[in-house]
This record gives sequence, C-alpha cells and structure tokens, in this order.
Amino acid sequence: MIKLLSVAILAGFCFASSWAIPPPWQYCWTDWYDIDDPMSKPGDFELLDDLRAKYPRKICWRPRKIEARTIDTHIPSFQTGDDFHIFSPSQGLVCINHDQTSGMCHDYEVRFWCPCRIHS
Ligand SMILES: [Ca+2]
Repeated sequence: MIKLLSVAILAGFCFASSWAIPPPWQYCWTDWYDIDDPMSKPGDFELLDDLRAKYPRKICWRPRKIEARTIDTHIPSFQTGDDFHIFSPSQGLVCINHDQTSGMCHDYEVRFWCPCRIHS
C-alpha cells in the first residue's frame, strides 16, 4: 500500500512539473532559423511547423514570443516596412511578396522565446 502511494505521488509530481509553465525569467531565445527566402515562393515562409520538422527538439511546443530580422543586415522586422501575412509565436512568419509596395519581401530569420531547458 505504501509502495503504491509512493508511486502515485511520484507520478503526480512528474505530471505536474511537466505541465507547469516556467516563470518569465526562465525563458530564453532560441537560435536564429532561416529555411526559406522570398525568391523561392510567393514570399518568405518561416513557419513554426516547418522549422520544427527541420530542427527537431530545437523549438519548444508553445513559444511565448517571436522575433525576426533580415538575414544579411540584421534589421529588426518592425523597421523594414514589410507588411506580414503571419507574425505569431504560435505560427511563425509569412511575408507575401505581392503584399509589399516594393513587390518583394526581405529575407528574414526568426527566433522564439522558449523555456530555457528545451533548447539548452
Ligand atoms: Ca528567410
């Protein structure tokens, strides 16, 4: 009986700790990722599902934030003037060329705000 109770308590602890959301100070930025460029499709597609497929276990299940910058000059996405079709920590980044006044998106790389233990 005591052994069974111990197992139940241990299982409960493991379940609770695996689902706990870390406090904000335990989050870190991942590396930068770039798997597409605006010349190869209708735009630049840096989708979270595609990034996870290419880099297994490198990006957490539910990132809290996303950042993007140009791959060559590292200009933050919010300073480029591009209009993003998708810009979301749960989906990633999509920039469509024909949505831009210039007719072409910049080439972006993205990173995500995840619990530090996932990718360290
Ligand atoms: Ca890109």
